[in-house]
Amino acid sequence: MNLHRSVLIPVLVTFAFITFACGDDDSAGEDPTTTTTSTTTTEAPTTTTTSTTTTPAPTTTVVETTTTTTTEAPTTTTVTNQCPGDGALPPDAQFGTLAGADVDGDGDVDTVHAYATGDPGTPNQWWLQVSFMGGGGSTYAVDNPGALLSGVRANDGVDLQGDGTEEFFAKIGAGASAEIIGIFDVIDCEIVHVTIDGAPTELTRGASIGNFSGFECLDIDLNDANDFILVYSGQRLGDSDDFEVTAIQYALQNGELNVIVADGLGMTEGQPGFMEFGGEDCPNSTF
Ligand SMILES: [Ca+2]
Ligand SMILES: [Ca+2]
Ligand SMILES: [Ca+2]
Repeated sequence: MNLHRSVLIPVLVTFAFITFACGDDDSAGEDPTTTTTSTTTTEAPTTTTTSTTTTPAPTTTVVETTTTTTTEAPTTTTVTNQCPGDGALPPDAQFGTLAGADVDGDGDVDTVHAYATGDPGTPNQWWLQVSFMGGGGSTYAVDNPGALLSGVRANDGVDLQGDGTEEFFAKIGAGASAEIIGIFDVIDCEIVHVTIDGAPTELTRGASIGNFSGFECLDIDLNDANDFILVYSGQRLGDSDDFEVTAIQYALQNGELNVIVADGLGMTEGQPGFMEFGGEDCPNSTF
């Protein structure tokens, strides 16, 4: 019984709805409907905002550091002296003089010493020594008896024949109103006492009433390089004003002074040319 009543109610409701809808259709033409349509279009303002913000990417610099550690093998340097021989002064050297001469012409000034050892009043106690800039040295015993009284002194070098090597003068003795001067060269790392007429040079420079003697360096071609050595001496003839003069030109070759020109002159004191003797000493030859 309940099932039939629940179905019947929706049917009755549907029927009533249909009846009502048909009633509205009958009155549609009697009540016109006015429809006003107002369309207002308000456009939204167009705002274009362009905002460009560029943020650069951070730059990162990568520095690569490479550390190279090189371990070198130890280097053993062997220093070879330019010349054999001892270039050092002996501990008992005394009364010394110091000079310089480029005896080998290599551009470095080598050291020239003159000194005494022991008792300088006894023979063979005076020495000349060259100490080479490149190492090594040479020592020469000065046996001139005059050295016992005057001592030995060495001067700076001078190139006597323009070959680029310097020789040097040393005072090796003294006499009455005169100095005794030797010329020294270095050949094959050894000091050589330059010879003249086969004997060690003992040039006399001095003058007295009755005689004079000396030597000059000659630059024959005037190129600022010495060429020859002129050794001269004059002897007064009696009580006159006349002198017998000997002037000999020498060339230095291999440790020897070899005669180039020899002149025997008779000259009178005060005569033109007389005073040229002794007028120009060799450089570094006076003491
Ligand atoms: Ca030198
Ligand atoms: Ca020379
Ligand atoms: Ca010259």
